[in-house]
Amino acid sequence: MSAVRIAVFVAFLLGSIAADDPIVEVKSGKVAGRVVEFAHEDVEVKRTVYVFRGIPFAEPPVDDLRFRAPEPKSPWEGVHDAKELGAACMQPPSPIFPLDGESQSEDCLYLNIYAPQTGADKLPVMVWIHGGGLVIGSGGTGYNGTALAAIGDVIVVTINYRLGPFGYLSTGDEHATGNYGFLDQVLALQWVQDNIAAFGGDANKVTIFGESAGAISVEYLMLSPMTNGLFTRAIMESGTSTMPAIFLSDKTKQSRLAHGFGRLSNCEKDTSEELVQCLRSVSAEDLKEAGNLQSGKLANITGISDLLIPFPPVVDGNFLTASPEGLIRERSFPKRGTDIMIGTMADEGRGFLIVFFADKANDTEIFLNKTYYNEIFSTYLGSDKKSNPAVADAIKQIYVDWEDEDSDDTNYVESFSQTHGDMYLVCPADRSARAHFLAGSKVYLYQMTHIPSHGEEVPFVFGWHFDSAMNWTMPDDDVMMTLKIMKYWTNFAKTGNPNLSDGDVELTENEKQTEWPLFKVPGLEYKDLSLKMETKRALKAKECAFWNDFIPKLMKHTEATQPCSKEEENEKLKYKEEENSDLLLMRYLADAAQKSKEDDHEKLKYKEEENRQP
Ligand SMILES: *[C@@H]1O[C@H](CO)[C@@H](O)[C@H](O)[C@H]1NC(C)=O
Ligand SMILES: *[C@@H]1O[C@H](CO)[C@@H](O)[C@H](O)[C@H]1NC(C)=O
Ligand SMILES: *[C@@H]1O[C@H](CO)[C@@H](O)[C@H](O)[C@H]1NC(C)=O
Ligand SMILES: *[C@@H]1O[C@H](CO)[C@@H](O)[C@H](O)[C@H]1NC(C)=O
Ligand SMILES: *[C@@H]1O[C@H](CO)[C@@H](O)[C@H](O)[C@H]1NC(C)=O
Ligand SMILES: CC(=O)N[C@H]1CO[C@H](CO)[C@@H](O)[C@@H]1O
Repeated sequence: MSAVRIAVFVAFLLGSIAADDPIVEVKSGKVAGRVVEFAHEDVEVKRTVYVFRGIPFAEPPVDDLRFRAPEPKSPWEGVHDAKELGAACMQPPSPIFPLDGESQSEDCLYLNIYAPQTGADKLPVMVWIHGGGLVIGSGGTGYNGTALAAIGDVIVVTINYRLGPFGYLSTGDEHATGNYGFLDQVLALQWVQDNIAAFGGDANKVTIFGESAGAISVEYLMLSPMTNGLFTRAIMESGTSTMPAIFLSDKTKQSRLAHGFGRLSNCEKDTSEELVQCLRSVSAEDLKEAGNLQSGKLANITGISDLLIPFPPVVDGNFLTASPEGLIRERSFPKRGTDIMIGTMADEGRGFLIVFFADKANDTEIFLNKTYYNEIFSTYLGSDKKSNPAVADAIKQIYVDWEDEDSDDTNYVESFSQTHGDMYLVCPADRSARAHFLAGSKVYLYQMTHIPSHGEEVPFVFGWHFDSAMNWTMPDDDVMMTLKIMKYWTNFAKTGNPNLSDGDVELTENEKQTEWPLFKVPGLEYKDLSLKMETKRALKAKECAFWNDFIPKLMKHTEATQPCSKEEENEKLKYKEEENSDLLLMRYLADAAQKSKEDDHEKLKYKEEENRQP
């Protein structure tokens, strides 16, 4: 007791904690946050929000804890100063997703809490899992939860989890089982169960939500047998566990990747035991350097170039018991009746095009001619599809604009973008929506068409417009939209139903008539997130039947009837070698993360001008 008092006293003396800072006692000790008074001229809400940043939820995963499941944070004495973000997890630099001055460290398992003050009942809790391809990002930059918490009347929690080799290196055996990043997420959710009541939160009303790799994570958490009781609702924004090329079942390949990585880290060893032991002694900086994706050496050394990320999730028998593909197909995941909201953007694929136009990164309009389209066509299909000419032809059959196919002036950008978006994001989301519906969950589906690229819903969800520090002013129509979206999201977190009521925002007559119905099979209704907020049905039904049903059948059929010739084998190998996996990977990750603020700001401005046109 006296030790605690002294520690408190010392903290006060140091000047970091002020007498009126909110102090909350969690299981492992006390934390001091800060008071933020939320107010903005464009919304009537005025709320006091207690903000706690950089609360440790696990022991630093360093030294012997590297490549292991995280351990709960052991108790501390005194008051932990929770005013600044904890360090982000180790990650390569990303021009498109800068960390805004956040420091990086292997000691990165921190979370942040935005708790509006209320006299009322316990508040629902929304736990945000950031995107960035499981390689970059943090719960800090871009995810200031103050506005969402204040306007939506929920507690917002954002978390860090280990990334890249630190989060996912696996030797394919018991020496390094992988999925540590997911285990960090599980521990953070357990922490929320144990502690959120102290912040005024309701541990029985936890919604997990995430974008891109965050959404991928959300679905993994739903498939895992380890997460029972940790959440009841889930929102997946542009990402699913079955997205192609981000999962690796083959244990031999896992081992090859790990040993390849060992070579890059001066740990060339014969056994995985020695390898992991050696890798635990490498400095975090050197390990990060070795894992730096832009070097692309790993694909070179291992010959494994058909993955979008070098250290993908694996079946570890603990967090994950089988491939997500199989679990979703067979609907053999834990059926807990989780309420689910899932959605994608109208133009998910366009950003990926930049991979092939490195010199035009800043151009808003890219012209993709037929020749180049045909040239790059198969590079993004995935090794199983690109080596199968029947599959490649079938895809073109659906996505090429045949009416103008022979004209030199035809721009193939849209063909590319839609193929890519449907294959990686939209149709996996369709498959997930159906699977979860058929497994008995309440499902709400959306597609955002208003600003259509990957990640562009995030500013609307977090209400960047209301955050003075973001410097992200939206045109009036978009302000209405961000308010609606924040209400959809937080209503869902409260009741499992996103629909707006008159008290939320002023509803137009049209909106009153176009409520957001449940996604059902049959029915397939969804909400179009645009200024009109229309209800529509059968999103990409034909394309998704094509990807989810026809293509697997076609592949099975053609594989059974056409054994590979020697030439085709060689062709395949050559393809593997030629593929510029470095660039693909780097660009993919960059895009999978959010667009740079500047870029988006430009777009918004552009949109604003466009809206002003009569
Ligand atoms: C990959 O290997 C090829 C041939 O061995 C070599 O020319 C190339 O520089 C290597 N690339 C990288 C990124 O190491
Ligand atoms: C794009 O713009 C950025 C910032 O203005 C600049 O640093 C970069 O070199 C440009 N890239 C290209 C390919 O022009
Ligand atoms: C097609 O586009 C590529 C890449 O932009 C360019 O190098 C090529 O010259 C173009 N070909 C024709 C026929 O326009
Ligand atoms: C977070 O947002 C609130 C208002 O939405 C703002 O007052 C505060 O300064 C922001 N905090 C940071 C660290 O950016
Ligand atoms: C905010 O954005 C405007 C317009 O893009 C820019 O002129 C201004 O310098 C920015 N302010 C800050 C503080 O970043
Ligand atoms: C279709 C639907 O679920 N509508 C609901 C939208 O939200 C309002 C307010 O909560 C409900 O009254 C509706 O039933």
